[in-house]
Amino acid sequence: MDKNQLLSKLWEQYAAITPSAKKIHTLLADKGETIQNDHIAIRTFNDPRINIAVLEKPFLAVGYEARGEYIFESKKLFAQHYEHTTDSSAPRIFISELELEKCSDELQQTVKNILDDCDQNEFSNPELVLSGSIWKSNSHAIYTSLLEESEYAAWMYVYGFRANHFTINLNALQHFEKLEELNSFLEENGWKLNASGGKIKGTPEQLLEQSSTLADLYSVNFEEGLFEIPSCYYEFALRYAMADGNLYQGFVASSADKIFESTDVKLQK
Ligand code: OOG
Ligand code: NI
Repeated sequence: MDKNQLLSKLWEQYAAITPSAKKIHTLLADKGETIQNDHIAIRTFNDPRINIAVLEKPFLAVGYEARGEYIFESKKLFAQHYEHTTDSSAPRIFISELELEKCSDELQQTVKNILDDCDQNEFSNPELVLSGSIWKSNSHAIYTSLLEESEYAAWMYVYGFRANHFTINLNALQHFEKLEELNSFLEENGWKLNASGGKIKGTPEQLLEQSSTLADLYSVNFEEGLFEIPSCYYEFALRYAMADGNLYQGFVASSADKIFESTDVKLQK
């Protein structure tokens, strides 16, 4: 699989459970915009069978390189971002992992059980990052027990390995200069934005401003019945130039901390 195949498969899989993504894409394309992706994000658990070191492999294989590292203490997450070494128009990749050893014994045991129950060969599948939840994920009881402790863990249980958002690069848009303008346009067209920590995360001084939609609600078929669970969201990013004139390439942990909450059902209410 080459880079473009990998990225387009990630998009198709994401768009399949995120109807907003294609609609927003079309809304902007109809205005004459050509959309470029700033970055794509992947989630996982830090179990050595499926941690960042495993999930980064398909990206390293197509020319990406690890750059920044980020720590999210209260969410018990660690993340790393990747940039393509030769294609500067390729989206950055942001991979995070839940630090299981910092979680309760109960959560650790739940994750261990679902991984132990998997076909262990699945972990070395070169398309693991596109495989969704490779474990049995049809228990609403397990979903709610994880949700009490970590929204991230509960989301991972249901949706697994996939892009959880794509991000429109605002610098590349013709009709919008400020993130506020794009936010207003989206709200006028009926989209709800993640307002945790304010609709715009980050400042020009931090060299990155971001906003995002609230994740779509997707009907998931659990053994207890159908439940609507937040799936994936769309993000918007505006980058500012550093002192050397080049655009800032990294992420801002205090902003990312709030962007993670775009899949949190509590924000939907
Ligand atoms: C990633 C959230 C962080 C950003 O751009 O800061 C992020 C996630 O929801 O998995 O994407
Ligand atoms: Ni993001």
